Amino acid sequence: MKRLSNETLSQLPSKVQTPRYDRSTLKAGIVHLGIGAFHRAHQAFYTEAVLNQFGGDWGIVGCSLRSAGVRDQLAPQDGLYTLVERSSDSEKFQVIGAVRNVMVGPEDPAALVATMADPDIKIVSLTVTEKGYCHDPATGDLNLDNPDIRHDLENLHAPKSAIGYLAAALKARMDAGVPSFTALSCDNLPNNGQVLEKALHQFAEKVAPDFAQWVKTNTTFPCTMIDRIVPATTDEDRAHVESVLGVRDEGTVLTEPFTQWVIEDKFANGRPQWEEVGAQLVDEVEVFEKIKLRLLNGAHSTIAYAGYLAGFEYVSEVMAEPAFVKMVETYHAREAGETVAAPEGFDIEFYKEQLRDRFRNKSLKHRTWQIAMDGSQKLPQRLLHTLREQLDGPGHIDIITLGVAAWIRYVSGVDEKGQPIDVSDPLAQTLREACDSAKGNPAAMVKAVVGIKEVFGYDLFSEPRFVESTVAWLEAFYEKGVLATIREHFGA
Ligand code: CS2
Repeated sequence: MKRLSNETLSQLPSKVQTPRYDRSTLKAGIVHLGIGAFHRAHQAFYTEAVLNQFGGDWGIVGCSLRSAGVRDQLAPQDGLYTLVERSSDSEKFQVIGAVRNVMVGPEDPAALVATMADPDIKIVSLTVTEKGYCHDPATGDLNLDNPDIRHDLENLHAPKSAIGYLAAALKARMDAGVPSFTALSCDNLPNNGQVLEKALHQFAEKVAPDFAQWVKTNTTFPCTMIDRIVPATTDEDRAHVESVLGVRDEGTVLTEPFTQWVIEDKFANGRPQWEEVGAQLVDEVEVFEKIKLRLLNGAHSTIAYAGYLAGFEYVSEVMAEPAFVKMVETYHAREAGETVAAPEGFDIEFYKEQLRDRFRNKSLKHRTWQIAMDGSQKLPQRLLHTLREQLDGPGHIDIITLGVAAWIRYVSGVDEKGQPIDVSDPLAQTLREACDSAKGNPAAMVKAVVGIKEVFGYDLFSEPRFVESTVAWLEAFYEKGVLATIREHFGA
């Protein structure tokens, strides 16, 4: 079977939208670190829309900092891939051409640094997941004991971490008298731009104080709120796309019709006209990001842990269980809802309903296991910030503690049928050991896990309301099982 490529582009069926600009003269203006499915369905989609409408030198050099997988998928396809937007009753196909080529950091770190240092590159954006910032999620400080950070401080010519790459490229720009790029974080972290700025600043200080000062004066780190649900692509998805396109696309990505991108308008060196194609360029992102992280991601993580343990593979299956829907509604109305303020003209009740509909989308196979990954890096901003605010007053906390208890039950590594859970988390081993040390006693388990400072900081351990409520859920989960517990509490 032929592959999707420049050559086969003209043979695609007419219902497949293709690039409307001349790809042969497209110059790169953006380097993107972490070219996973999310970037291809989100930022590259907006940039493609700009290229289609206005042209410009905004091609993307996609980079993987770990594996060669995406490069191997896209290189034989001249960087092209299909984005499929799926609602419960419709499908839309678009071939995206914005990605010019893909580089793999570990294969030639110096080449990637040189590309990032090229004066044509105006923006370096990132989706490297929470753990890619190499910071301590509870304090936001760069973790100087992180092995990649230690390596990069000693080998800046051949970095491994995103922070190391940014520092190496910015240093090369400073040394060559090239203006800085904008460093644009697109990860699900509160104040993601500030998190990136702080980590980079702490790193740069170790490299050389004059360099740290140069970054401070020349580089900008806008905050962004990004939103689009993008499940991992399956073989079945690829086969389906092949049947529609008539050519094979190894790089296809499936997503939902909904998309949102709110960007702090603070660019050091120009940017595409993203505001003309649906993105919101604003002065202040925090209010949007709080709404999204708490209402969407907080619910998502709770659904993921409790749903996985209750035996559901996909989010849409969890949302077919009325007790779970009630749980999400209650969480939206109370703990998350009580702590977010809607900006003017923003209908938050509509937003909550729309969110639950997005979770119900059966045409997306979004695995609970996928969302459950890296909980130690996600929980602080998704549930624990809200928890702290609620603990300051009389606010509700019991669905947050349900989420935390389900997470603890999950990271114990054994499911309700006694089968192993594949816990993917940088702290997996520490978490497992904490759970095992409790020898099956839920109260001791909560005590051991909540004592992990990287996740819970120094305060939550001694909050009796939080600890007692979490223990009560965990006891119920062990006694009755997660599904029965949730049915009992939220059943009709
Ligand atoms: C999800 C997010 O995997 C996860 O942790 O909660 O990736 C979620 O799908 C996106 O933030 C939606 O914008």
